[in-house]
Amino acid sequence: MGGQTIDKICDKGFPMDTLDELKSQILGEIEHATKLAVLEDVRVSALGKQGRLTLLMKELGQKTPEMRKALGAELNALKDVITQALDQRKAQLEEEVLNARLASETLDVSLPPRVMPQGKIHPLSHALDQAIHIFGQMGFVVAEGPDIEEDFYNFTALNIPLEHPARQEQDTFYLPPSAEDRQPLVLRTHTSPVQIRTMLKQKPPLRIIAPGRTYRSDYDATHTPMFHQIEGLVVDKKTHMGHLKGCLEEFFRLFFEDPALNLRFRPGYFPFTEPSAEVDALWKNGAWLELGGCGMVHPNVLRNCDIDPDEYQGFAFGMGLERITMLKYGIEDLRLFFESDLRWLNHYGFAPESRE
Ligand code: 2NM
Repeated sequence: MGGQTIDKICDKGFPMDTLDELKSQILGEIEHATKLAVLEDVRVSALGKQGRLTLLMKELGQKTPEMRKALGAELNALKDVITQALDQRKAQLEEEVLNARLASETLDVSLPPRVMPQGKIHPLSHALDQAIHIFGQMGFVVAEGPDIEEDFYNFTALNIPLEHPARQEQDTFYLPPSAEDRQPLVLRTHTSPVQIRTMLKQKPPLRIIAPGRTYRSDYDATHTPMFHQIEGLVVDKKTHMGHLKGCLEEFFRLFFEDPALNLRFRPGYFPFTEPSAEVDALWKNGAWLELGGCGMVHPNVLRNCDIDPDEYQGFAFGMGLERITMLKYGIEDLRLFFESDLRWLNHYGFAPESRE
């Protein structure tokens, strides 16, 4: 509509008529715009830099003062009317868009599902549930602690000397020391610090298991930098190695659902137990497989926790959750536990309602 100049309007001699014509033209366009994008085009063609009304206003400067005054007032009034009409129509169209979305995107959360939920319980969660259930029946309660530990709880209190290889950076993830005390912080390399914290807080008799995430700087076919341990601790006045053997035999026979499972306790070494032993099971194929480690809590560890070793003895054990889960369910590759591959989860996972 480029031709609507003031000259033409004035030449015609009926400037008001011509402005009225422009007004009804633009208002008509606004009314007929059924989409926000179309309405925006109308706005630009009327009030934009090259818009019909804008061009008319630009020409005012070249007119005589009287004409400028008269036409200026008219053009401003017209601009106000059009702006208002644009705003109104815009609000209307936006409401229509919103209503259409509300109508099409309704979601009735009270409707029954069309398909049953597809999620599966991760084999590690499932095996852990079972382990907690078995130990629970034997009188153990679950204890927990932080994944980020202080050097004291993770090493020192456990009778692990400064020069012990486990403290080295190639095995342990070190973090910057905490602001308050300059103690080195580590990602816990075992869940034993939970036992230390428990012994410092509660007095014997104690019967706890500490399942949870542990971290070591190691990654290959049989090691992931994050893995899970289940550790256990019993402290009482007459606790001895026989209790330890009976406890683990009972646990592994129930966990592997084999009432005749044969265990072997082989001498081993841990700084925090004395004596220490490795636990093997005689597997169906005739091979001895290692399941974990255990021992009688070292007197130094008890002393570090303000427990008198002349009054109390304790046994402790530890096992890798991934390892016993792989053995129980015949899972071959450790790394797939943490891939979140839905096909793998669907195959090895467990239906939420099942306890099998
Ligand atoms: C193992 C093997 C042997 C153990 C010891 C303790 C504590 F804190 F009571 F001293 N907690 N866990 C322990 C003993 C852990 O894992 C292979």
